This record gives sequence, C-alpha cells and structure tokens, in this order.
Amino acid sequence: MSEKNIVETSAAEIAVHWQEEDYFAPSPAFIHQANLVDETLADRFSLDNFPDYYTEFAELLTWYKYWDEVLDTSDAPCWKWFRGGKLNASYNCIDRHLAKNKNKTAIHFVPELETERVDHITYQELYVRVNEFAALLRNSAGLKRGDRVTIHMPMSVELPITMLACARLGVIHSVVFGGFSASACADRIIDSNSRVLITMDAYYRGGKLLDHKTVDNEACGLAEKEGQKVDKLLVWQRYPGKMSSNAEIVEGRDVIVNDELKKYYGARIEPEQMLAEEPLFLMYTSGTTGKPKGAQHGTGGYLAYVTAMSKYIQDIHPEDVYWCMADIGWITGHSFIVYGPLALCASTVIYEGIPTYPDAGRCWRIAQDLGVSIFHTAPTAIRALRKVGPDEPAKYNYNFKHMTTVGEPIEPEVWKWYHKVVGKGKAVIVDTYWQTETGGFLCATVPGMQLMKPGSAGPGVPGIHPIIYDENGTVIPPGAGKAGNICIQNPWPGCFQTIWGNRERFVDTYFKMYNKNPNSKDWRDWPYLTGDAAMEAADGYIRVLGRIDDVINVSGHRLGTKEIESAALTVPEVAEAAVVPVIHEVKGTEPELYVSLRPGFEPSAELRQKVADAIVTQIGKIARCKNVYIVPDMPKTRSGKIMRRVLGAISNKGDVGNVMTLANPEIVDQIKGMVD
Ligand code: 6R9
Repeated sequence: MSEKNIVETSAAEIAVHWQEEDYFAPSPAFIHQANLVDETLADRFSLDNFPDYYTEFAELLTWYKYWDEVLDTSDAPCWKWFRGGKLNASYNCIDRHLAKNKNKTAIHFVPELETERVDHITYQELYVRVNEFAALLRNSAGLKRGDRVTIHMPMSVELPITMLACARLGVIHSVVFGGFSASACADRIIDSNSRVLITMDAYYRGGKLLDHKTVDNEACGLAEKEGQKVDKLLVWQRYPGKMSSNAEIVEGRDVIVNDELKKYYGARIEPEQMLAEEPLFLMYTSGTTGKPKGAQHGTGGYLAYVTAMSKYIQDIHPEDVYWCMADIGWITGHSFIVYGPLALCASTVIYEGIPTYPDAGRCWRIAQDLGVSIFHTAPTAIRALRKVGPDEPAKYNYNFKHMTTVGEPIEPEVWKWYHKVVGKGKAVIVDTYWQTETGGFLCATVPGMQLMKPGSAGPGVPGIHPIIYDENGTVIPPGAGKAGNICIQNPWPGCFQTIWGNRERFVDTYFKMYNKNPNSKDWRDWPYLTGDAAMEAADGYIRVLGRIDDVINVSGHRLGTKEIESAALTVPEVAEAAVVPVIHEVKGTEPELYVSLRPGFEPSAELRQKVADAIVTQIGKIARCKNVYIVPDMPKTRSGKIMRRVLGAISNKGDVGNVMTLANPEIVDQIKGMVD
C-alpha cells in the first residue's frame, strides 16, 4: 500500500483542503451535568493499566457470573473479553430496569404517517412483548442458542423486539438493512446459514407504502437455489390485508406473527445465561472482495463497550430522550439505538421514513414533540437538512444539549451550521469515528472535558490508543502533517471477534499488515488496521481522510466497489466494470460506473439502463449510480489492472496526472470527451 494511494482517495483530497480549525468549548451547564469529567482520565486509561481499565465498563452491566479473566489472548488475535463471565443482553436492556422503571418509556416509535399514532412502549411492555416473541421463536420456529436468524425488517418497534427476543434465547441475529434487495438478503441468509427469516409486510418511506414481504419471498427463492432453505418466514403484519404479497402465503413456511403470537400471550422465557464470548449478532459489511463479510460481535465485550460509550461519550442519563436517526439495520442503530441506550434505561426514539419528508421541519417537530435532549445523525442527513430547510430548526421549540455525527468526515462548514442552527449554539457536538467492526467509538471527544474541533473526530476515546503508521510500519508522529494508516494499538471489548466462518480473512484484513510475529500471543504485536487514512494533529486530534481500500461511502453507508462491479457484470453484455466515488453535495460521495462491452455489442441507452437497473436489483437503491458510461475500453496498467484512479479523476473533473505509463493512454481523452 503506497502513500500515493492514500492521497489519491477523493476523501483525502477534500480533507487536505480543510484548514486547521478553531476550537469550540462545551458550555458550563453541559460540563456541570456531564457523566464523565475526570482530570486523571489519561492516567486511568493509560496503556500501563490495560486491560484492567475495561472492568469499569463491564461493571455497568449485570452479570450472572463474573469473569475469570479480563482479556484472554490465547487465540491471538481473536481476543476473548471477560472470559468465563455470564450475562444476557436482553436481561441487561430490559429486566434489570423493571424494579424501578417499568412504567418509563423505553421506545418512542414515530410512524411516517402523521395520522398514525406515535407509540410509547414502556419497559414493562417491552418485557412482555420480547418474552412472547421469544416464546414464538423457540416453539414455533424451533430456534435455540447458537442458531442464526436473518432479520430483514424496516424501522419499527418490532425490529428491536425481534433482536432482543433473539438475544434472550442466545440466538445470533443478523439484521439486514430493510432497503437491501432480495439478492443482497439472500447472500446474507446463505453465508450465515439462516433457516429462519423474519420480515414485515410493508412500511412507509417518503410518502409511499412499500410492499416489503414480496422482496423476502424472492430472497427465500434465491437462497434455496444456492442450497440454503428457509424453513420459516416469520411475517410481522403492520397493514394486514393491504399488501398483495400478504396473500402469497407459502403453506408450511410462512407464519403470520400477529396470529401466531396469540398462542404465547403471557409467556415468560428465562434469559439464557450466555458466556461473555458467545456471539450476540452478525453485521454484514462491505469489503474489498465482492462477498460481504459477517462481522461477529460477542455478548459481554460488545455490550460493555456500547454501554460505556453511550454513558461517557453520548452522555446519556436515564432521564434523557435520546434520538439516533440511523437505521437499525446498520451498526450505528444496533449500538446506539438499541443496545447502548436501553442498557442505560434511557428512552430511545425510532422513526420511520426519511428526515425531509413530508417537509424539512419533520426532525425538529419530532424533537420538539418528544422533548429530545440528545440527537445523533450523520453528515449526509445534516447536509440534506441544511439544503432543504436551513432556517427550519429556529421555528421549533426543542432543546438539544448534545449532538453526535457519525459515518464520514464532516466538512467544517457543515459542522458550524449543525452547531449554530441545529444546536442553537448551545449543544456540544461529538464527531464519532468508528466502524461496523469496532462495535463502538474509536475516536471522539469526551464532551464534558475536551474541546471540539470542527472537521476532526478527536483523540482516541478513553481506553483506545490510536497510532498512525506509514506503509513501512514507521510511526508518523502527531503534528507531522503527514497522512498514514490509522491503527489501534490495543484490543478493546467492542471489537468484533472474527469474520463469520472466515478467521483467515479476519486476520489477513485487520491484523496482518503490521504484525511482526504471527505466532505471538502478546496483544502488543497485533495492531488493528482500520483501513482508513488519517492525520494526527499536534494536539492528538485525528482527522480521518477516507478509506484506503476499495470501499465507497454513500451517505455514510459502505458499499464495496467490487459488489457494485459484480452486479454490473451480471448483465451479459458487460465485459468489464469499474466504479468510482464522485463527490456529492449531500451524500458525501456517490458511485459512478464505467463499463466496457463484450465484442459484438454496441452501446445504447437501453443497455445503460439495464446495467443501472441490475445494480439496484442486486444491491438496492442505495447503490444507484449517478451515471453509467459505456466506454470503448478501460484505462489499464501494463499488467492489465484497471486504473480506477484515472476514472475517479475524470468523474471528479480532477487532474488525471501522468497517464503515459498506461497500456492505452489514448483512451483517457476519449473517456474524458464522453464525460464532459
Ligand atoms: C459507524 C460506521 C466505517 C467507515 C470508517 C470511515 C468512515 C465513520 C467517521 C468516518 C470520518 C467519522 N467513518 N465515522 N470518517 N469521520 N466520524 O460508520 O460504520 O458503516 O462500518 O463505516 O466510515 O471510513 O472506516 P461503517
């Protein structure tokens, strides 16, 4: 991996044009109420005290049995946290709150239709519904500890109920983003060997009622073709009788949850006492090869970590109404809508739809009506809200004390609007840098203690020790003004345990690059490679520049270039495909596709459309390409590698650099002519 690669990423280019920014301080009122203000923090969480400092995180949870060892390194680098400890995630998110808080709202659900009622689910009601659904999963679907279940559901109260019911039984859930296509869902069913799929009939998005179950009818068929039979398709019905696919019932396979649940009214299921190191869930994410990888998260380490991050960085207090606008189908939703806030007995908000529909004031209206005090979203949503309604927040009477951003670098200009207009100049902003694999935050500021700096995530959160290496493994010191590969020196409990069914890929992707001794059992020998390029300023603040691997970040969602290219290649006329990220005002970047055709085929508008459609069917609308260009040939190196860098420069109207070393330099001007 050369340094050139790093500066060539488009995100890097945006970032290097940013100037060092001023600092912003939290208000005295915020500091006064903050969960974490401690001048000895750096000492407490120094590497000298590793790994014992993490017991503080674990002690935020309720354990059936305490651990025998904080960190077991015997199977390096597959770390086992809190080995021997026993707990249950559903118990920690629900049961333990009942004695004092059973009538408190656990979840506020805001449907898209403003004529539908906003639901306020208490902890007691959550307890009842999770128990009943767990009884259904056990008895009607035959699920038991260690089984995997794929959940393909839209934002609804039933989604966390389903996840927590799985956790109660020790069943490993794999939630697939609701907007993903049948084929993307089938891939995940197959990889996780799920024989049960859980879905919902329909949901609203942007004013339309979408038939969702029909997607999963197709997913079952696709999975079966590849040898993974779905024995049971469990269907939650929100709009019984409205969707035609509800009528397409496959006898023996489909179970209408609403009807079946009647058998289990009043049922109570004792939570399974899970070992800390047993898996809680899988979350598929894009990698450098076409196949998405299932990040496997453990029970004790993950839950301890997200609970601590929710408490110390999100600064959630039990009395807070906390709203994270992410989708539960992404890691942010798992950690910071469901597990973290509920473990802390907060009230968490789930909303259906999109932030800007039916109008640009929707978010602020929800915040006002529910009394939201902590708000969490992504730069892409902030950019969209700023674009459609820059003056809307002022019209609503809400009061945020804390706001988070996650998913991609936030431009300082956008940060300042978020601060001044959305936060009304009062809220602290925490820019959280992390990944699906890391379970919780890597870099962010401790909001009551550390100054904010627009455009920089901040230093490592307490316990995390980042380090930036150049391609030779030499440390790039803070303030050197040079980008490198950001790694984490120490293991931490939120880190995923492995890639489901592929330990070798786990070790190779995340640990091989800077490992000096593959047989070492010492954690110091296994820095974790994030796959991002970053710079560390003299103050220790980290500015993330973008991915060094082949991943495109669209609206904060990761798409593998190979996934999109493979989808394009399902069109028989296509010979080669290359996708590049194009800078987009709202989404951060969006994919643009170049394809070349097999001999004997001619470019046409229909063919372009066919390729564009293939991507949406194979992956989902999120991967929709800005343009599809049919080019006579790809720019290639002499060894035949497609030069995506050159295409990226053309798409972004940048400098293509010296192309004379290409095997076919003449193609560059031809493609440029097509794009301009
Ligand atoms: C949580 C999440 C991970 C990738 C990550 C990086 C980018 C996330 C960021 C950020 C700059 C931030 N990223 N947060 N870049 N500043 N605050 O987003 O997980 O979907 O796995 O994406 O997103 O490139 O490596 P995931």
